[in-house]
Amino acid sequence: MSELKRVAAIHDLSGVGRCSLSVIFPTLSALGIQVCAVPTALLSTHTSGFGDVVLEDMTEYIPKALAHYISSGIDFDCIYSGFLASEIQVTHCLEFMESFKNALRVVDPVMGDGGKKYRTYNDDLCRRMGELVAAADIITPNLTEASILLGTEYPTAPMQASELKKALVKLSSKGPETVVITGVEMADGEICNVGFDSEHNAFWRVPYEMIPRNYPGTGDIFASILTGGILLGDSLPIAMSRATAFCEYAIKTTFGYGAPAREGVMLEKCLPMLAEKRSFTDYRPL
Ligand code: PXL
Repeated sequence: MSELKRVAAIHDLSGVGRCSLSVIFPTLSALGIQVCAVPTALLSTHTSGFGDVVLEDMTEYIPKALAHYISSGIDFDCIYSGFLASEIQVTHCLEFMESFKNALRVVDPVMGDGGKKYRTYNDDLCRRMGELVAAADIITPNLTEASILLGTEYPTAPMQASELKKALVKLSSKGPETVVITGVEMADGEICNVGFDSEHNAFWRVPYEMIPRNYPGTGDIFASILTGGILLGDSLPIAMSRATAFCEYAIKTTFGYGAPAREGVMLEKCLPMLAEKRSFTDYRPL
């Protein structure tokens, strides 16, 4: 009998807008991985484009849920964190990681996009996100989040491979063995997701076609599929390649239907691709 991998997903649940837990559940489930939700907040919608959001902070719930899992002997193969609603939730994520020492620690340091912080993120929460990153095995910032973590300006010009390698190594030197930065415009004209595996000193790039729309939640979908691939035994570049191919397909599908960007990608039309047995090799050294 093969056992399914089990992930504790410490993310928010947004009712409308297809991000965080509402995309993590279907994508990881389609890959054959069990998701156990640890909600950081309940929101009526995500915070990018729907006006006055209703937000219920779940900070007090998280340590109680953790205590229950410990006392029940429940174990996890992966602790995967994302959007946090308060600084103390960083401590709670660290407690989850401490409690399940064999679990893979994936931190998607959700803080902003397009050079701007999300409206619920302040400087203190961003600073504490740095502590969580230091405890992670794998991190998946976008370029905005990578800049916040490094304390550098958000790059407005396309980037050279050498600059990116420096940023990847610098982020890895904070603790995580594997760093993936999403949504990078390269000086050679390619748009890429780029990664660094410090164990093998290997740098990777996976190019994709740029669509002129910003769909919230695609970073969550990318990180979720990447995490799933690694848990299933994929190499870093194969996991990056699968996650990139799926995001590209979901974005193109949604763009083709002309669906409103703020509602995220039409995941429901695209999920079957994740169950397909096919190779994902659209990667090259960076
Ligand atoms: O996709 C990132 C994300 C997650 N959770 C919430 C958000 C966003 C981005 O806007 O608002 C609540």
